[in-house]
Amino acid sequence: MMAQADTISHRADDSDPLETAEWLESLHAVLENQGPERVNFLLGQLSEAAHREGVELPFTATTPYINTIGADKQPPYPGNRELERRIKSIIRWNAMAMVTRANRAHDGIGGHISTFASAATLYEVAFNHFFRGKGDDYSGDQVYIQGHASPGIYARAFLEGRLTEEHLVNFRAELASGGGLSSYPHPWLMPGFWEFPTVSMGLAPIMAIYQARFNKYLQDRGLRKTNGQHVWAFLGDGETDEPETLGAITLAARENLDNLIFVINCNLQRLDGPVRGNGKIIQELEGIFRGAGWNVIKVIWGDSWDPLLAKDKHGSLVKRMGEVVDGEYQKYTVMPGEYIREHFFSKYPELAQMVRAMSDEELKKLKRGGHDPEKVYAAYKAAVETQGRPTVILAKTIKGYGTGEAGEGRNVTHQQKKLGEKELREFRSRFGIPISDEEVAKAPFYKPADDSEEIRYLKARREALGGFVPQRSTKPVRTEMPRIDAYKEFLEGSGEREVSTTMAFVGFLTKLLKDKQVGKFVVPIVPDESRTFGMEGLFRQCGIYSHVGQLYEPVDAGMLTYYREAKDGQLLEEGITEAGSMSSFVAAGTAYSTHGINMIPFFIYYSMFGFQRIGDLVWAASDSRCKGFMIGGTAGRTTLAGEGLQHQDGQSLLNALAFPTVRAYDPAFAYETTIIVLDGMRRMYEELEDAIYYITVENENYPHPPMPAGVEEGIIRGLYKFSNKDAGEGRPQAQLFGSGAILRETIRAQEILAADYGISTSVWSVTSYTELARDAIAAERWNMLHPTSEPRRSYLHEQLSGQPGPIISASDYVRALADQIVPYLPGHEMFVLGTDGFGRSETRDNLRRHFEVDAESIVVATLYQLSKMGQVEPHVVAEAIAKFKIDPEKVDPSRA
Ligand SMILES: Cc1ncc(C[n+]2csc(CCOP(=O)(O)OP(=O)(O)O)c2C)c(N)n1
Ligand SMILES: [Mg+2]
Repeated sequence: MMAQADTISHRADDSDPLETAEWLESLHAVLENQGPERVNFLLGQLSEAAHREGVELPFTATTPYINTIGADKQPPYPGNRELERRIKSIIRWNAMAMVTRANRAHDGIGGHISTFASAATLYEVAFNHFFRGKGDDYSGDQVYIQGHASPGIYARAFLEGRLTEEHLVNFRAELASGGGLSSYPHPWLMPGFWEFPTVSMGLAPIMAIYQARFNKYLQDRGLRKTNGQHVWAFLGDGETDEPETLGAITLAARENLDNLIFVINCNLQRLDGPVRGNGKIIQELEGIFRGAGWNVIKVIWGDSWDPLLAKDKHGSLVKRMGEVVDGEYQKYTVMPGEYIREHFFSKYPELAQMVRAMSDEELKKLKRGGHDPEKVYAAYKAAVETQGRPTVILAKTIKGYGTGEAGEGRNVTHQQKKLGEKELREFRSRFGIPISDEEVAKAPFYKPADDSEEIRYLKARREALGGFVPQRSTKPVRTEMPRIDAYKEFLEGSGEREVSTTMAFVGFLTKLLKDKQVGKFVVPIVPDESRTFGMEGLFRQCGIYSHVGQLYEPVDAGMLTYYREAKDGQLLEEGITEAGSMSSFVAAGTAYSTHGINMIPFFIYYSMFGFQRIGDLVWAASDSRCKGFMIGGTAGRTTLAGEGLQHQDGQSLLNALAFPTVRAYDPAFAYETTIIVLDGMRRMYEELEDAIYYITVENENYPHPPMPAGVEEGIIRGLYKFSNKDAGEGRPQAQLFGSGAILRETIRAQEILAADYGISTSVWSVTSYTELARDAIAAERWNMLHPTSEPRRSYLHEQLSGQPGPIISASDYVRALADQIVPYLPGHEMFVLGTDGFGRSETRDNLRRHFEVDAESIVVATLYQLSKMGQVEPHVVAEAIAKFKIDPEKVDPSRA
């Protein structure tokens, strides 16, 4: 398809055409006699020699703007083209009708017609010939479907008999009786159907990459056979602007993920307009993916271009194809053939000549590659056969294909939510749907009889490929988890030894990894932070996973904790990517459903870079019914001393509360963490609860007490009484709440209050304000809706009823975290201390004084609360402020 030797000599910038011709002739001779590999070798030698001589070679990231697989290299199509076209047309119709009818019933309910319209061929070829379903012993392919294409997927499931007409009528009416269909892929809402949430642009591609890598991990560790399975990610071309889309593509090449296929639907448009009006998105992406080491397959032109390309002896057609920008290509879609002749072909006389015998109508019908099943099939076949690297297919399509003047190729097409009567009729006729003129305006769904050729074919194809796709397995997978007895040492306290909750947790994890029953299912995930958390011991113990093992002798080979990479390594050391780590977390935490095996991920990271930075991936994890433990290390605004504003986390627990399946904890002592994790494992993997545990751990060292008797339930439910200090009969009383590292400040405040002010207090460890609030909200809601029944009491209510005095709470987090429970207290006043405002580089003591969460500030707050109740004189408060050298005019930390 490249321009031939005799034509190149016509180039104006050629100073010696004869010489050029000789070189090219030799090239052709070698190609003919010895094949492309030899040509490849010679060109490599030439370019290396030229480079050594200082010749700067032109950088070519891209190939010509034509199909990567030439017409002569296309495999025969294995399916029944005519039947497949009819099936596809019916699916197109029902998808469009579904959105149209939903918007007629509820104006503004939304939905998308144009995305699937552009991608129908891309999906149908895969459904009929590639997507593998799940078998008993086989997890099938994992398919990430472009969120906005979901009407097409529902329309197919309708033909497959998996969804009823009622389901389609209730598209975007999920609360309708009998259930409806969710707008986009959401496993949370349709747990037997959707597997992977994709609609937040950019998350599907990064999650797909790490899913593919996790499949290799399972295989390399001997836990599951995943070879032969493919991960398919269908993406929009506009979606590639999201940093997550392209941010991890080098990993896919580096890790040789030949089980990964990206299909980018290049319809040249996004929501507002062209993706690259002034350039060419396909060429841009080709350069990026080739540079990253991917196999790139371009599917640009349909078969009607083949005869023209065959005639392109002078290379002018390929040249013209390459110089036209996307904005212009988009325009050809909406203009008549006459316009295409004038603006595309008439640029060069030989091109005009080439199409002289073709009618305007024929020019208009020249197809794009992404709408040609044979071209698409050829690309998919090459992709699944590719070894050693991932493949991206760049398929050129038309947005809104088939919707005609209603939207085909128009800038408004993304927002097209329904077709009018005339447009419906045209759509019907264009795709040959057997619906009468009288009926068509109602946009009825059309389904051929079960014994029709279409339905039988479609079902037979899926059967041959192992079952329906998408289909999420809801088969219960139970694994017995270890009991507390085996981990008693973590409940016994550290004696005099000062340790951090992080160290204690790592000790626990180290032991868990050796657990005979479940150790092998544990997946520690770290974004280049193992040493920060003292986890480097795990390098040796369980190895860092690497598909190729370790190709070098590590620099610290002689040391006990040397950097050990291994093919069966268990630890995922992801490098500096929280987004990538979270994607691994999702792959591991959904393995129970994807692969039928309970994997237990522990993602350990800098707490500031979790919910705040990659919150949308956590949201997708929740939607995915992902299970596992997120461990927010170096947590606490005042506990991580020195690091300052960007690192000191005082809000991750607040952020976490909005995630319905996330249970967030702020433990103070090793026994608390241990109880939470073991209980969480039992609940998730034995009781099958869909949850993600978020646990903050800190780096402050202090002695840990043994677990008091009978506090297990309190630890899990969010609060328990830790200690009591009675200052004598009739003395003022208060309840002190402390959490995480600040609990120790609270305990110190208790001592001062008793010794210096004769005030009796109880100290409570609040492990989770959010769990307390959720429970209380649920109880109150029930009471409101059942006003004549015996009211339910929340756990908070039960625990605090009859506990005298005001509550003073202190944590290392913003006040809003503790404020959650205020409305549900059984009559207490509650005064909240917290760390609102920016952190700064300082010592712990100075930070706690600055944020007013140190023991002395807790004492002052307690005295003040009691003074408001008339139990302490105001001057006592003032004297305490002076005594503790608190400057009453100091800056307000929440604004400083
Ligand atoms: C993170 C995120 N930002 C914005 C959107 C809103 N949005 C939905 S579709 C769309 C345009 C999609 O264009 P493209 O990726 O090219 O897909 P197409 O529909 O053209 O196939 C946008 C901006 C979103 N879903 N997710
Ligand atoms: Mg697009």
